[in-house]
Amino acid sequence: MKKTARAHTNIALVKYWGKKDTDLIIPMNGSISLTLDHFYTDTTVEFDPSLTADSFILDGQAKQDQKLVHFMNHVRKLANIKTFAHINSTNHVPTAAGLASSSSAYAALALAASSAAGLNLTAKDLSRLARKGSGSATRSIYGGFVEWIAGEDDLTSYAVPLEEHTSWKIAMIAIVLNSAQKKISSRAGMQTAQTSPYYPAWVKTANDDLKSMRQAIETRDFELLGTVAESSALKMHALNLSSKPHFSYFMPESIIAMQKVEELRTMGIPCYYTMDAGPNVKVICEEENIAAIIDHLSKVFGKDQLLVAHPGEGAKLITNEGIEAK
Ligand code: 2P0
Repeated sequence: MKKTARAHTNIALVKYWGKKDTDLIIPMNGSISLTLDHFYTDTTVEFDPSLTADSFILDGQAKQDQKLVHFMNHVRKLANIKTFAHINSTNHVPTAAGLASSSSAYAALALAASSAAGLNLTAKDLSRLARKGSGSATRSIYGGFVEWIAGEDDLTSYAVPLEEHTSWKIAMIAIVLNSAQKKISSRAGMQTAQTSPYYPAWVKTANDDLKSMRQAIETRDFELLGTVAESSALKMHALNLSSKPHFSYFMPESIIAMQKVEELRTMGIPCYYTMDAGPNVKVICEEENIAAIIDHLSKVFGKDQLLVAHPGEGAKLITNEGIEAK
């Protein structure tokens, strides 16, 4: 069977940064994210008995990817098959934006591959499967606000929707900065971060952050949401600065972007920033303030560097005619 799935990227408001099991990808702490509409991956999977290995095409180019083969072995084990597959993936993320994410990639692959293998997994089991490809993909199975429950093992570590179809007019403005810096992968970065003397404090405070974030979402408390998100991001980056060896994802422009957000707040416009495993800064705001924020950021960044995204949907099977009912 040939199946195509679409999944959107998500940005964590309370970050995942470190594992207690690197094989199964069990995180040290839970995390909460917002799935975005603007950036997504479409992936088609077809199992073919004539293949002697998985074949992978990403954005029109043949690729070798051990992580992906490892993931497909999980799918084969689950479906009790030995057949290899054609995998064709397209990232709908502005090229060179540095926003391509393994979250949409592995969420789309989990759905397309499991469906093509004849499995009909529940959303919970899909999130467990996506997790084995990449931690952040666990959350992209759902739309809107999502929590990844850390759990202790394969069965207990999965995502739950907090508000799948949120009516909250919230937005994220990605500030795309040029990266000349050599990228440290999330996987390597978070492993090194666990050497920070502050790592125990990170894990300890994550629970309070999760509690506050759930409350902020439930009560539509934007100030609380933004304050906790900004603090979680800064704590994550502080781990990187204090690990052995220390490293950082900041570029000078990242700091400028954060200062601009702080300026906007002193001007009375509520907005907060977050940053992931790269130099780009994402501004969290409410719909009504987007224009004013773009206006202020445009004083230092080009309009083409500012990409606006809104809450997006969970992973879906798609056909040529559109979304397949599930
Ligand atoms: C997150 N990030 O919560 C955190 C914050 C980036 C910074 O999850 O090793 O690609 O495949 O589980 O999920 C990005 O790391 O890493 C990430 P693996 P992943 O979104």
